[in-house]
Amino acid sequence: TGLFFQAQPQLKNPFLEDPLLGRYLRRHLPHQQAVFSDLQAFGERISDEVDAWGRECEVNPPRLVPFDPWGRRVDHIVTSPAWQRMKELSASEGLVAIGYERSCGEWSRVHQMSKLFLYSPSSGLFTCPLAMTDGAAKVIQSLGVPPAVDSAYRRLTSRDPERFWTSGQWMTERRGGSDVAAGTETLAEPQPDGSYRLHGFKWFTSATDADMTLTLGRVVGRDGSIPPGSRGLSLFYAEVRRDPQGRLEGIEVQRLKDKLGTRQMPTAELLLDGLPAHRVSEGRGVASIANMLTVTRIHNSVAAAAAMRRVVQLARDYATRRSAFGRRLQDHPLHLQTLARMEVEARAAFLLVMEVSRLLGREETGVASPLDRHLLRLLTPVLKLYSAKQAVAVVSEGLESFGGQGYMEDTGLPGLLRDAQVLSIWEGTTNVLSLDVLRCVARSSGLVLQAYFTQTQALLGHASRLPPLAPAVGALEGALSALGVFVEEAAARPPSYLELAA
Ligand code: MFK
Ligand code: FAD
Repeated sequence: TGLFFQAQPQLKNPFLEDPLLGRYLRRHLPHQQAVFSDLQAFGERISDEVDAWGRECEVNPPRLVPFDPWGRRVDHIVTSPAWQRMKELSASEGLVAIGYERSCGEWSRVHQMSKLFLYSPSSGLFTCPLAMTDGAAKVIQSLGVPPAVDSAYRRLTSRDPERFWTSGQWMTERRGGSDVAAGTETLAEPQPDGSYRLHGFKWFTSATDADMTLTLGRVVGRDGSIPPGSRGLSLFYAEVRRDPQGRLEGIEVQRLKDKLGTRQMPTAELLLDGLPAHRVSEGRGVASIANMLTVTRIHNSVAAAAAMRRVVQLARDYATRRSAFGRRLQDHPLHLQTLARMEVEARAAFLLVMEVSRLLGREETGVASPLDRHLLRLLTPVLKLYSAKQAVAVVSEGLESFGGQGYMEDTGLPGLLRDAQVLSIWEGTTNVLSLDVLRCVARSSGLVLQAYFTQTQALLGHASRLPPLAPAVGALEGALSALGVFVEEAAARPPSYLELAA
């Protein structure tokens, strides 16, 4: 007795294990061969080595060394060798660069997000700095910027591990992370050379070992006045540098946060004490950083869809290895039903992520129609809020499908749930994103909803030609045309009516 040992679930090449991803790309992508080879080789690396690095990041989390042995302030954030390898890998695999090289034209974002989708659950949360790096590159590219900032853009989008930089996104202060306009107290003092010094306190700064950051502050006027509100916010670029004594220039790391999850990466509280910075947009700080929010929210959704896909892959594999009541789990119809429900959610999230990535790629390559642009604006917050909520539900269900082992820390499974929980909080909570949906409906006078209904109507027309779907399509078409009438009426009235009605 006591000689039975359960075979553990195996992570296989996540690209080859995901027929939907392969089918999606085969159906849509023009440069298939190169992308397929890239994803297949990367999938192999993930299962062979990268997944173990991700685990190492979790068990060897970052720590803060505030002082050197002689009491001098150094604020060193010590990260694991695996975390550092993730940075090199991210550069050499082009995990940000692919989106900017655009070798697949309008499909480049789909290529990039597919790669991140494979990487995310094995990345030790390195996808967090990558999201912010991508967002920062997008902001820099879209605003006309000073030369100092332009060279940062080349580093953020580099494939050379020696040159590659990551960026932070420091928006949240103690007073508020959702209400950034009311929350931001950071002041920017103009310097004689045209640069600024920032003074303030950033309450949440993730991946704090970044090389640069974008952040918000208020420029102090010559008369000492401080511009209020959202329009009083400017966007700043700052490099995280050390002086010759090894001390951070203009930054003190107050402490690292003690978090439920995302323990693999450092999240710090930072005192900005004269941080040298360049202003990249005057006033309209929130609007200027909106491009970053679009990109990071899509990355967040990639992480959500990927967490669902990973837990389903592992649960399916486990169902072929584990037996109960005389049969493999895969032969119990009720267990199969549970797996099937998870599969449906994982597929839905994946397809919506790909659709929004496709729209982003079209916008960036100048081929987006007005309808595409409206859909991108509307679907980004919808995708982020929905996929984040679903990730928590699906990953939680996924853990249960391993029975008690799903709760055991050293299986690596509980970390998936802890890391899913943050997805609905950062980058805009669910309610804040719901209000963002209303904001974009109201500010476009309903045009974004019109675009959505137009697109859905076209897709339903296509679906109604598939016989088993016809009755459901009929019912949905009825509901849509009623909503269409509402939107047309609403669009003809002032935004306040639409805002209330929506
Ligand atoms: C694994 C991968 C994960 C990804 C990495 C995550 C790392 C963690 C990083 C963070 O969490 S960083 C902090 C993220 N913080 C947020 O997401 C803030 C959440 N709060 C909001 O999103 C609020 O809605 C917002 C701060 C934007 C509200 O600000 P305001 O100033 O009250 O908004 P207002 O006045 O309605 O809009 C100001 C301008 O911005 C307007 O433009 P105009 O000045 O031209 O009129 C808006 O149209 C524009 N705007 C706001 N949201 C926008 C937008 N434009 C485009 N897209 C949007 N989403
Ligand atoms: P609050 O804004 O106080 O929200 C509290 C609650 O009120 C939420 O449920 C919210 O939905 C609700 N609420 C707020 N406004 C409304 C409204 N108008 N209507 C209805 N409900 C509302 N921030 C950064 O800038 N950079 C980072 O790198 C970063 N990293 C993070 C890492 C982690 C692990 C975490 C947990 C957070 C990080 N954040 C970061 C902060 C994050 O973006 C904020 O916590 C988030 O935006 C919410 O802000 P808040 O904490 O101030 O919550």
